[in-house]
Amino acid sequence: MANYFKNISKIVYEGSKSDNPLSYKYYNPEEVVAGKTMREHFKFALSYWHTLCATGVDMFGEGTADKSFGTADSVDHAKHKVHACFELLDKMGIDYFCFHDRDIAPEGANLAETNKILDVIVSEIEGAMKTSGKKLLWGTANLFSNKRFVHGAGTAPNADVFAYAAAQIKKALEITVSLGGTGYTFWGGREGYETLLNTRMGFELDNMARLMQMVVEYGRKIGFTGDFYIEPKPKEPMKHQYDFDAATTHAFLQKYGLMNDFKLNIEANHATLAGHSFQHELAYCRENGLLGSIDANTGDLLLGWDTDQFPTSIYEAAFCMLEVLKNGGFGTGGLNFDAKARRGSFDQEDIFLSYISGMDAYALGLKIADKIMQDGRIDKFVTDRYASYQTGIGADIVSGKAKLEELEKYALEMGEVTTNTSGRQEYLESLLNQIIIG
Ligand code: XLS
Ligand code: CA
Ligand code: CA
Repeated sequence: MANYFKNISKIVYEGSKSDNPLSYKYYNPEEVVAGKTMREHFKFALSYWHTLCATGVDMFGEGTADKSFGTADSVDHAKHKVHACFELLDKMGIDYFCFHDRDIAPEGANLAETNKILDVIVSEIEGAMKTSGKKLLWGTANLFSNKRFVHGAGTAPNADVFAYAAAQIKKALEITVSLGGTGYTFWGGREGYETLLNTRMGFELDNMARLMQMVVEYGRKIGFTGDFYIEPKPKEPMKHQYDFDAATTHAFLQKYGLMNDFKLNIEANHATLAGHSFQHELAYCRENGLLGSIDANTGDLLLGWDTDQFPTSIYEAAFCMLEVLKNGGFGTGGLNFDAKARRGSFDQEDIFLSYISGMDAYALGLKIADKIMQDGRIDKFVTDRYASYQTGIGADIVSGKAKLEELEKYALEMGEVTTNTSGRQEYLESLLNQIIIG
């Protein structure tokens, strides 16, 4: 095993009384909650891009964290990153990872050369996966960093760019399949527009769907049995991104006949940017059979951009895990920390502390979600709230028996509605606290 993180040993569960910052206080992988071990519930995944690649570069300044792993930017560096990744997975007890093609290997002079470099790194990853037993949760192609994608990839106005993007996805999908990934993600970073003065929105969306249909067809041909995911995000880098939120993406999937092959990858911070709560997006997916995977991070509510912070709010984690439990767990997906330490947190140790904070928050969230379900009072309140649809006129509405004429007759006879009851939001909020604290 590599030793890039010399001063840090394996992070283990020590319980809530431990004052060792480099230990899990709540994430106990073998502890059974709601019928499954925590490890099985979460399928925690490391994000290659933030963890191995991001140095803290921002629009105003250079990187602050050293991710050189002892060598300059080259194929050699890419190999070192692979081994650093597997050392991190091992030391943190994380079973899965996710990557973009360009996170794992640098681009060569042309596409053929780039693909050759990828092959070298993928075989390195394959070897490390074999010896460690770690797994790929999902793969994806970076169709937003290179300047060729300035106007988009699948939605570019230039057919040569579309073709390049298709070729890049083909390779990324082959890699995902060869490494046993159970998901393939589309995040439409530059699939959108800045102004409708130069954009044919309908044509661009048709093209995006054409690309996805081709990818599904090819993926199934080469034996991909997992799910394709779309990861909604309303803006950034584009002013308007097509996959704005879960509902917009749902409409797209239905219009283009993609519902059988796609689910959504919901990111907490993207929900915030869309003006929704994280739970709203997850509940929408659950209600529509679309919950695929989760990018668990958090934004800063005082900022309007994608800060990708490690999540620590136990309320947010609980609401998320409540949706996951109600969904019967993830299908092919898991919980990926698409999150990075702050620019000011640049020590090697900060990587570990960040993951610990996120995993512990989710462990608590799962336990709280289970308590809410076991307690049953909130669920019962909600069931009772809709009781009028179980009998009489309500049952006739749901069954389709009552038409406008019957409803008019009923309303005329009733005269006025006298049966409204309080929504008791304040009671429910305090009940929630009571359930959490016990
Ligand atoms: C960016 C996205 C990206 C996707 C994968 O905001 O979150 O990281 O998860 O391309
Ligand atoms: Ca993401
Ligand atoms: Ca993000």
